[in-house]
Amino acid sequence: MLVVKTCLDCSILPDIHVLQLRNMKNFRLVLYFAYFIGVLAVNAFENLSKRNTTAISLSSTYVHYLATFANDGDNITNDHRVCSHTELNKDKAWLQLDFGKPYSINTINIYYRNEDNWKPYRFRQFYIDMSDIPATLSNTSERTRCYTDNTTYPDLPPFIMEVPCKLTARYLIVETTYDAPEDDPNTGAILEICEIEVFGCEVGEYGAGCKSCIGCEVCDITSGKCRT
Ligand SMILES: *[C@@H]1O[C@H](CO)[C@@H](O)[C@H](O)[C@H]1NC(C)=O
Ligand SMILES: *[C@@H]1O[C@H](CO)[C@@H](O)[C@H](O)[C@H]1NC(C)=O
Ligand SMILES: *[C@@H]1O[C@H](CO)[C@@H](O)[C@H](O)[C@H]1NC(C)=O
Ligand SMILES: *[C@@H]1O[C@H](CO)[C@@H](O)[C@H](O)[C@H]1NC(C)=O
Ligand SMILES: *[C@@H]1O[C@H](CO)[C@@H](O)[C@H](O)[C@H]1NC(C)=O
Ligand SMILES: [Ca+2]
Ligand SMILES: [Ca+2]
Repeated sequence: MLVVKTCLDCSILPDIHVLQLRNMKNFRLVLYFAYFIGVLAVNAFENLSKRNTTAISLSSTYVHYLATFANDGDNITNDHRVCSHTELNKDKAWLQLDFGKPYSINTINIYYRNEDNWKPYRFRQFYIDMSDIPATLSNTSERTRCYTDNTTYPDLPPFIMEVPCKLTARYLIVETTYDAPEDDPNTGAILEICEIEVFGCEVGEYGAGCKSCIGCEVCDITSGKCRT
């Protein structure tokens, strides 16, 4: 038997709800403001992670905490039983979205496991790559990095993050090789993503509502400016 220190049956304290509600309020305020200044109408892009042609997978699955918990439309973060979770003691952990064909991405929202006694320790140092080669066949040199988290112990990354990622490719890979000290004696990298939302358009489209690029095949995802 493996010794697991990951709080598999912890109770949920009310102060977590309060914290989460505050964050949600701030997040909404940001979206509301951004909408009116017309810079970042995030929700007007299509949420590609939930398309019926998108396949979600994990590098490994811990018990029954399946990849599909991360795109079931439920963003709850304080109950690990409804979050995806990779196996213990692996060198690398990733969650991959396969859109079936290349898509142009704008932003990504990640909701990470955050319980009263199990914080996002394992989310430090994660990175996001995009590639036309799947995670099982590619190393990081064959991908394009769109985000790197630089949080170091004992700091924690936020458990709800909006990450810019303006790239075009078929596969989006959230990956980590970080070994958190908090779960010792377990070694290796683990991902516990509760929900991932990917906002973007078909290639050749841009902006809120995904309009066709004007006068070119490919254009900037936000401004619509043609790329040469
Ligand atoms: C989580 O999902 C609920 C229900 O869809 C939504 O009302 C809420 O705004 C979401 N939370 C965040 C932080 O986006
Ligand atoms: C993500 O997509 C699903 C299905 O299209 C939708 O129900 C959900 O509200 C979307 N989430 C956001 C934040 O737009
Ligand atoms: C997938 O979604 C598209 C667009 O929403 C819809 O037209 C199609 O019928 C769906 N296919 C399946 C197999 O559900
Ligand atoms: C990455 O993959 C390429 C192509 O398969 C290979 O040439 C290269 O040596 C690999 N790099 C690492 C660090 O494994
Ligand atoms: C993390 O560090 C790398 C390398 O210095 C940098 O390119 C990247 O922008 C940093 N990430 C963030 C979110 O600041
Ligand atoms: Ca979920
Ligand atoms: Ca460890």
